[in-house]
Amino acid sequence: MKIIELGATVTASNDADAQALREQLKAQGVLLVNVMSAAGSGKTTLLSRIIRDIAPLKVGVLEADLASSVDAERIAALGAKAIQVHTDGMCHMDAGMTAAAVNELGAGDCDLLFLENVGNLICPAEYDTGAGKNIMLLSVPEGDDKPLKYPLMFQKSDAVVITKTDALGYFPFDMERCIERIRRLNPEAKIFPVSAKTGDNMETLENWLHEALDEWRKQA
Ligand SMILES: Nc1nc2c(ncn2[C@@H]2O[C@H](COP(=O)(O)OP(=O)(O)O)[C@@H](O)[C@H]2O)c(=O)[nH]1
Ligand SMILES: [Mg+2]
Repeated sequence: MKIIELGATVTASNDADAQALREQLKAQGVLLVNVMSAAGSGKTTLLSRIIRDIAPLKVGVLEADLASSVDAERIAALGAKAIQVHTDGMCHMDAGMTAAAVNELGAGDCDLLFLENVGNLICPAEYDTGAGKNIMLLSVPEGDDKPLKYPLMFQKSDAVVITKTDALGYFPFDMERCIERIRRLNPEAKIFPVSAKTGDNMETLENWLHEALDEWRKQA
């Protein structure tokens, strides 16, 4: 497994770097999706399911973590292109780091490219990575109050995936109240309650990804 070590990139403007990466990927017809959530919400499990379901679309994954290469290995075992990025202790990916990882992976032959960002609900929301779409996961065991505590990530996300719905009977999670709280922060966000374990409602999320890719390529 290829592992690259990246520290924060020091450039004049993260936003300019992000815009440059978006333009590069648009010209290549590759849609980069930044996937954010707390640690353990189910990002790698969700991506594994998507990779299996969405074939023959070609998927690449950039796995960002502080240490290890377990997630990139899980993804590579499914036959997708994957690279592990170590962030030198940083709690997020910035645009320069993302561009370096994209170029190291060689993403030009991918349709969809996912960045599994470092697991936490705070810093990843503050940095534009150059992604065409930002999505976040909130899992049922985390509780329906998270939009109240970490509003920025909910505001920055094009889609909120409420995952582990197979566990709804075991946790006091009020789906309606949660959706209402997300709507108040971000009326435009798509909201997909899914279970990556059972596959429940995954097709609505995957259809949205297909549409997002079509739309992205029309803009090129
Ligand atoms: N019940 C249930 N467990 C899940 C689901 N998705 C992930 N998990 C479990 O949650 C834990 C963390 O998942 P992982 O994908 O590694 O989360 P990540 O840290 O966000 O990448 C693992 O034990 C998964 O098996 C789901 O939809 N339902
Ligand atoms: Mg993971």
